[in-house]
Amino acid sequence: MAQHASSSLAVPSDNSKYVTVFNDPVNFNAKHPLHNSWTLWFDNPGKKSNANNWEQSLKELITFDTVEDFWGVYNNVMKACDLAINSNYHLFKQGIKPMWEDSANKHGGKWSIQLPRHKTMSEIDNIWLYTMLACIGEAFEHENEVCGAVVSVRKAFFRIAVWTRSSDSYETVMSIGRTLKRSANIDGTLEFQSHHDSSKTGGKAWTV
Ligand code: MGP
Repeated sequence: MAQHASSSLAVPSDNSKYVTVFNDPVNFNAKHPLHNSWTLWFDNPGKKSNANNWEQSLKELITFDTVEDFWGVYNNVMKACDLAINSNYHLFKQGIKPMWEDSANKHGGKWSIQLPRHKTMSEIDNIWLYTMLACIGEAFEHENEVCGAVVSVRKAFFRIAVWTRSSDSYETVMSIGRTLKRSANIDGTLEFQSHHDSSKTGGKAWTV
């Protein structure tokens, strides 16, 4: 599915006249490349899961690197709010595994918010959609610092998170939090914790 292009459009290799989605929404043959390739992962670890075997439940679904392929994926996978309890979607830059242990994540942390289930399902789906769009559309001033985003379906709430590469610069981390809050139209409080602190109780947390 992934195509690579250095110009502003991913055009067909045979040099035939290219048609964008704006000219013909069905028969377009040229796509708008994203700055990065992104991989969608899914998991639903069972009750017996723990930090030692959790990785086994991760499933890599698909990688895309154009706007059109993002929408193709989004429109053809189950909506986050329809997933079974304990499921997670992880959308990460290609090459970064959605785990604390990955070298890109291990010094980082996550901005997250828990959305109670009494919010409407479409509100939750929209926050997740706008979170993904902020990531793939490089809405963040420190775009390089963003590793990926996660939506978690839990019994009492949904949690949406953006994972960062580092967690030591207050200004950088806060800038990502503020942009996420604005881009995804989140009206509650987002909380940041380093992955290191998440693994134990009582670590410091920043909020926005
Ligand atoms: P979670 O899904 O981040 O939180 O991690 P949840 O489900 O809200 O529950 P809580 O325990 O934080 O209240 C759930 C569990 O999955 C963790 O306790 C780990 O056992 C495992 N796990 C989750 N993640 C993201 C990782 C990871 O990156 N690496 C490893 N080794 N285990 C993980």
